[in-house]
Amino acid sequence: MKIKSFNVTCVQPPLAIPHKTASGTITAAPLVLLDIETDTGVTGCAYVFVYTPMALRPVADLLADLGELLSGHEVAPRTVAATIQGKFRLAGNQGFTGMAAAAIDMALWDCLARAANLPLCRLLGASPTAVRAYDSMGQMPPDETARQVEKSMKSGYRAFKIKAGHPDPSRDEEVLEAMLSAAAGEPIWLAIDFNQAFSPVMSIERARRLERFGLAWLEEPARAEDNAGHAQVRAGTTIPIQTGENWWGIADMQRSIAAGASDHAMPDVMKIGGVTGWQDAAALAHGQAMPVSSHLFTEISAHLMSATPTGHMLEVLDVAGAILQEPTTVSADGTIAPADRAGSGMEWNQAAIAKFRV
Ligand code: SMN
Ligand code: MG
Repeated sequence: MKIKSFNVTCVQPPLAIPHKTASGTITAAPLVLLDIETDTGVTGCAYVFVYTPMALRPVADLLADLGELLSGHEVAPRTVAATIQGKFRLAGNQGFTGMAAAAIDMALWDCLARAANLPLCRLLGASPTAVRAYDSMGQMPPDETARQVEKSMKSGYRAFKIKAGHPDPSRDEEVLEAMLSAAAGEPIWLAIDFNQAFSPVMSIERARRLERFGLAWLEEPARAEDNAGHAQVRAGTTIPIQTGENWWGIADMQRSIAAGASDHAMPDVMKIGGVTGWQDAAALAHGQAMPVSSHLFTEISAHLMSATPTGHMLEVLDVAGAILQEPTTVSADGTIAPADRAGSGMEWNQAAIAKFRV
């Protein structure tokens, strides 16, 4: 099977709830959609979430150029990834290049799964497995957070992450207390995310105030690339440390592990290098017996987590549901299983794409 052509579309659907973090607020989801048509008539699709509308055009233009370059190449994701990395060795494979390369990788794996008439997880050798999901919430006042927890529990969630790091540290405590009271005595899984907002010493001071909540993890308590800083926070609090959404490829993950930066691993399927990069990350974490949780990209991550030996938690922060025919939904037991149909589980909602196209 060979690559014939790329079709690239930029959309920006609104987020159901603006997502406020300690390092900025996301109100809409700038997405670049990629369809890769092959010479057999199979078309694979993927999207990348590019964080800011300013990244839409550069990533889309790069994909259009890469489509020209790769036309006629085999649908062989690992080989195509190596080709792209070679082309950008001097320019760098992170940033917009990494985003475009991951979109291609995910769409190529979707081609292979559709051609084999298999769900992606089965193509990777795993049976579709339900994985525990958590509702990932932005920074909101205590009462609004409590309302969201009550609503979310009604659909089945018993696990929640909040963007902590409010300017007033006591607000983080008030929010967590409000979440626990909203759970009305039911045990819930809780994690917090500082989104790189503090120096290690500040993170340690804040973390110690929150240890009484028995949190599952504290995420990005230092700048993403500050592995020593992460390790310093890890040594300064009893809360397990989580990081990884900003690892550009397996080398970043290896450096983080070597520095003892975190207890958990949280690769982002785009930044880690698509399905190909994820498989490398899952193997590395397996060797380290490190729990692996996903970041965004719920649909394809559900497949990947089935094929991840130390798979732990699936993040649900819905950035693409508005442009999909079947947005992901959590089961009554708080888990999400990969869609048991050919491919990575996504079919575009063309009417919605037309509506949100930019
Ligand atoms: C996050 C940050 C920015 C956009 C989406 C998500 C966050 C997370 O770090 O872990 O969900
Ligand atoms: Mg995060």
